[in-house]
Amino acid sequence: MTSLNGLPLWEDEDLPVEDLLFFEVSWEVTNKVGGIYTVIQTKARITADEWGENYFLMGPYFEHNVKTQVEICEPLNPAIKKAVETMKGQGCQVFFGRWLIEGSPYVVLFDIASAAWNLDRWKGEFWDASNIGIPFQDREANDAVIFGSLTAWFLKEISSQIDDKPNIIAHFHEWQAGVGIILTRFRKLPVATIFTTHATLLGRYLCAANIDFYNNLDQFDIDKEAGERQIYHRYCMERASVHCAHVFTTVSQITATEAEHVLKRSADVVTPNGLNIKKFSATHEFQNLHIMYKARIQEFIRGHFYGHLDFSLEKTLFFFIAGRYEFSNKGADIFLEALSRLNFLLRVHKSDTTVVVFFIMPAKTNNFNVETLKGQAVRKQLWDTAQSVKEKFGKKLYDALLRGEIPDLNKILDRDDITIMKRAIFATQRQTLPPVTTHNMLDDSNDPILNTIRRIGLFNNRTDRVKVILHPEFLSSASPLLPMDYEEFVRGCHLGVFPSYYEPWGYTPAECTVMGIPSVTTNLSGFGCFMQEHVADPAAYGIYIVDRRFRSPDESCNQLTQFLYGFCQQSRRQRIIQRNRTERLSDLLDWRYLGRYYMHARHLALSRAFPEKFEMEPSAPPKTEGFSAFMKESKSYSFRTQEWKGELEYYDHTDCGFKSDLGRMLM
Ligand code: U2F
Ligand code: UDP
Ligand code: G6P
Repeated sequence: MTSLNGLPLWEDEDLPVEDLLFFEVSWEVTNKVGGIYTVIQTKARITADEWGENYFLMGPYFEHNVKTQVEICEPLNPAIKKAVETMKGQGCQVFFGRWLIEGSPYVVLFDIASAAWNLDRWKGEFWDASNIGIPFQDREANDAVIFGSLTAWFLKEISSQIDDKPNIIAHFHEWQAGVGIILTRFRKLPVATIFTTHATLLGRYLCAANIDFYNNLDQFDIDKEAGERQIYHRYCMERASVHCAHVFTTVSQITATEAEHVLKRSADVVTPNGLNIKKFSATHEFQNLHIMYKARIQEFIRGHFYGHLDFSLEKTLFFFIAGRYEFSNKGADIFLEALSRLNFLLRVHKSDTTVVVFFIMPAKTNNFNVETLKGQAVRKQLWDTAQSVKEKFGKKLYDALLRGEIPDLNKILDRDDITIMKRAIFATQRQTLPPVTTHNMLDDSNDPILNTIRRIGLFNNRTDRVKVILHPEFLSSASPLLPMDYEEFVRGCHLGVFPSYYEPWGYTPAECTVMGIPSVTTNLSGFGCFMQEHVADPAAYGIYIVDRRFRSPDESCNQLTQFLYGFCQQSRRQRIIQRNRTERLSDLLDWRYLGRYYMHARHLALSRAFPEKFEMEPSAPPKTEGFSAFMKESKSYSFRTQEWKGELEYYDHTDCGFKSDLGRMLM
């Protein structure tokens, strides 16, 4: 049961973890694909604190990941050791070690390729268990069959070596791990099982197709929709996994409601995503980091806009959107539209603020483009010129002072110095505008971001107050262009903008929050709803929640524009205060609190799988009704078909404060 403010009302007793083994299974263990990696990696510390040596993560083996993240070692637990040896003896490569992240949990990694020779047989067994057939050409689904067969086999080996104690809990994430849960239950292994969805397959597909999803949740012919999108078998794997689990959980209320309709089971527990919050001993430290990393971004901007630096970097704000390239699901469409309106507003109000907006969304590219690289080369050349002139200047000045003279400043630079400087300035002339993308895009003419930029005409003209830069690759400190990690980059920016339409949780705004960087989210994202539930005036705390549920796209876009414009009107002092407030929300997102939901799911699973030993059953089932009622009240707009148009209202901050007891407590 969840309390009104989203925290569990129950107080679970501690589990006798010494008599239990806990396995967590996911395709993203040591393998970064998207947000599930973040869930598992950040949660590891609190889970390892609770479970110690009895906690094991299971994932796929990839050589590069292991080389960079895993310390291979021998299992101490005899049952694990024997299971690994048995599987190796039958021709499957299994690796055991410690994942070098906080908590250093044990990992068991299965080499999918080494076991692929079993694929046909395992597909047959999976068919016998579930009547789900997997097409040969779907590589991901085939990998899921191999991975699932291996994890179920491993659990069988473990459970066959122990009689009564310890009991086993296995927690599976997302459909790629689902075959494991289906086979575990089909084979009646004595394992308490949990399955968590981080999105539904159909939800993602339908939303990406611009369908008015939330107003038609109960209308879809699920089988037909899945079939038409050629994901029927994957959908069946997902749905069967959900129904096989002793306990089914999902990451937010909004996804719980979606799952009820799409997967036909109510979530037993909502398990919101947390983060591993690191507190600096000096509370202003994150502000210092902001200024430090902002300077690095400014350096890049100096190069990128060479010859066009007629705006003040001191009055330039950095906005960004980042994540997997799902153009409309992640709200890049509405963001671009809002930027065009913001550009108009800043121009007509003759604002001296410039906004540079980064789109960090990986797409297929053919390396950096020449113009972008040239920009950084020109900047470097100007820097070198300035340094060499400065050195000569400094030496002459020093000599003069030693002689007891004040040098003639008109003569201290000779003709050569002037020539060198003139040539350097000539090099900054350019015939083209600063590029809107840093890379050569493989499918330039069909790229949705570039096409929208072309349509709205945001080409980085001198008169534009909003400049855009698409960086179609995740950031890395090894990049020759913008050598920064994602975290450093976020810290250096002023505002993260994530106006998603489909977002079961949405780690990116949550990550901004804990770094003290304000962000935009929506009331269709798990994170946005969670914040709305806890914080009375989220905007004052740097969480701007765009209403994409009860408003037309045009109205949502106007609201987003107002947020952005309001943000641009803040003074530096206001921004500093706002960052401090934003950072104060981090405790709400700490796994130390949110981990309780996962604990509860484990208790519940044990009580359902082994009722004679684990009696605990919460007094009432966890609720998702609150959100369902909310959905029912909604007016039915044809959200996704309306054109964007309309005027802007001025955005005003009002009172702020926490709604929930937890929130107040954290103040
Ligand atoms: C779902 O998955 P996603 O994979 O879509 O996950 P996100 O929550 O957007 O997380 C993406 C992660 O990728 C990281 C970023 C996140 O940890 O820090 N990342 C990055 O490393 N580099 C980049 O340039 C951009 C992003 C679901 F759709 C989400 O709503 C859920 O939050 C997620 C977890 O439950 O599952
Ligand atoms: N991210 C990253 N490097 C980058 C940009 C983003 O690691 O250069 C991460 C980011 O920190 C976040 C994730 O990508 O954890 C995006 O997660 P989100 O929940 O927003 O979206 P999802 O990809 O799950 O839909
Ligand atoms: C941090 C630093 C301040 C700096 C400010 C700039 O707060 O501690 O010294 O003035 O960042 O903020 P801005 O929002 O203008 O990047």
